[in-house]
Amino acid sequence: MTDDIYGKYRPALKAVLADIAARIEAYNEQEKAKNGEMAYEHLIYRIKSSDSMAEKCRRKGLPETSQSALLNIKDAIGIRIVCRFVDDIYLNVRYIKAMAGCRIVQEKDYIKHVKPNGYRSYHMILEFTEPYEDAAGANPGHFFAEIQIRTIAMDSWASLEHQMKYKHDVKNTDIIERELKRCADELAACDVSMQTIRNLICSEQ
Ligand code: 0O2
Repeated sequence: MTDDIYGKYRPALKAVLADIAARIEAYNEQEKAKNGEMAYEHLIYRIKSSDSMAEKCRRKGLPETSQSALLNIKDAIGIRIVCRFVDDIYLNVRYIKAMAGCRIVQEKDYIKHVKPNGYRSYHMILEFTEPYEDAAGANPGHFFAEIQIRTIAMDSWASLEHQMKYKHDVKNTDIIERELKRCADELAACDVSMQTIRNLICSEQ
């Protein structure tokens, strides 16, 4: 595919992503100045590539148009917040839910409701009202973003599991899946211990 599926909306998409990321980064700076501790360890973000979005449209039986990419599919903008501790995930969730011009469309807590393969993460689909024309012709427009929030341990597990899923020549998938699940549960136990140690240290200060 040579055409950009986002067409004339790409500049708006980039501006919306930059605005959301700047607000989350400002929150981190604020928390650091207030408590001496960051709200999260790092932040990554991207606009889903035009090819991946076109493939997702095909997979969902949608026409490969800007309207499908920006109105029906809601993860053109993807943001991932990686935290040190599990409690920090919920602090970030609270901050994001209170952001001006933001409406929650969907929330999935894969930390309390772990996926059978061991995947853990907090997911939100949000709708932001921003001063740009959207794919339905409204201005101010509505733009969707998917935010994933997880610990460093959950993040490293997810990237390993993702790598395995997309490698088609992997042998012994049963053993690998079982080991990955065991590893996810061990990492989750470590996340609980790390949180407990942190709480103990903080209560002594
Ligand atoms: P990419 O390339 O990461 O963006 P959807 O398919 O988005 O319409 P779904 O599957 O119900 O709807 O959404 P969900 O469960 O919120 O998952 C969306 C994203 O979370 C995925 O994006 C992955 O990034 C991540 N994710 C969900 N489950 C798993 C998992 O079991 N393992 C790993 N490693 N990541 C997971 P995409 O679109 O698959 O791809």
